[in-house]
Amino acid sequence: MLVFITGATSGIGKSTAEIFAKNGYNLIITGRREERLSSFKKELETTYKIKVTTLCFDIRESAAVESAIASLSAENKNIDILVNNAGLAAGLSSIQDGSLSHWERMIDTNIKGFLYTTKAVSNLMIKNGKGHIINIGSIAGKEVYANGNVYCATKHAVDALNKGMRIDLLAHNIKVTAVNPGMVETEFSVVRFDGDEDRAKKVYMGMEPLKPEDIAETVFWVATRPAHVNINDILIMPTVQATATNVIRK
Ligand code: NDP
Ligand code: 8X3
Repeated sequence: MLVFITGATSGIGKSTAEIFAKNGYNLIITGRREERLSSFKKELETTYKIKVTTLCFDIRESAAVESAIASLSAENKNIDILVNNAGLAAGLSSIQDGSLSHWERMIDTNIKGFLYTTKAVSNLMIKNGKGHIINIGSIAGKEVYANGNVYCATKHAVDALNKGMRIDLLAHNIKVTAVNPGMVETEFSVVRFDGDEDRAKKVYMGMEPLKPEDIAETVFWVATRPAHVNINDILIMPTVQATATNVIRK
């Protein structure tokens, strides 16, 4: 079995790669940070005796996505599972104060990059007559919170695309699932606040967020249901978080 994971250099994508590796799946892992990809490949291959292929590209560049996927060997084009995980939030500002470059980064990564990958890999799956696409959405795709405007819009787009691609790919024996997390402590908030680690730490202060491993376990579980069973959509939250903004803190 072969799993293609976008954004496997940190956080949810990295933990997802680890759990599939531990269970004997071969992997294609992607991201922009080449050094992290190659050291992670080495670590996974040594520890779990599986085969890992790395693809280093920026998901915002359609030509780079296409040529990276086209460059895969025939064996590596036999992708069983695609985890559409690469994504980010940039900024937390009102619509009137938002930064255009933040907005463009989120739209280009979370929607356009997601689409480029999905198109290329779903065509391989159609040729193979089977597949499973697992989309990492968010609580931000289910509700909207103050100053989350554009990030929430991109994750609402993922929610809509998750439903849309399930319909389009139904006749091709391709399962489509969304895993939508609440707060998970990863590099997400550091990226959101442009590297401001102190501000990022405050997001999780006094509460117990999800760990990337919690999401990885969920992704692995949805991927290992029997062939006739599909999990359409899961919302997974920290116990102390009821909605995007209702969080109990000590
Ligand atoms: P991280 O910042 O830890 O990981 C993000 C991953 O996405 C990295 O591997 C990064 O790789 C990759 N990535 C980002 N931009 C690009 C790009 N332009 N091209 C290629 N790869 C890219 O965050 P998370 O693990 O938390 O985020 C993973 C997903 O989970 C995202 O879609 C996020 O929206 C979603 N999510 C996160 C939640 C949270 O609270 N953390 C909650 C709900 C959803 P590299 O930098 O090497 O390119
Ligand atoms: C990430 C969770 O609440 O920061 O998607 O939007 S949140």
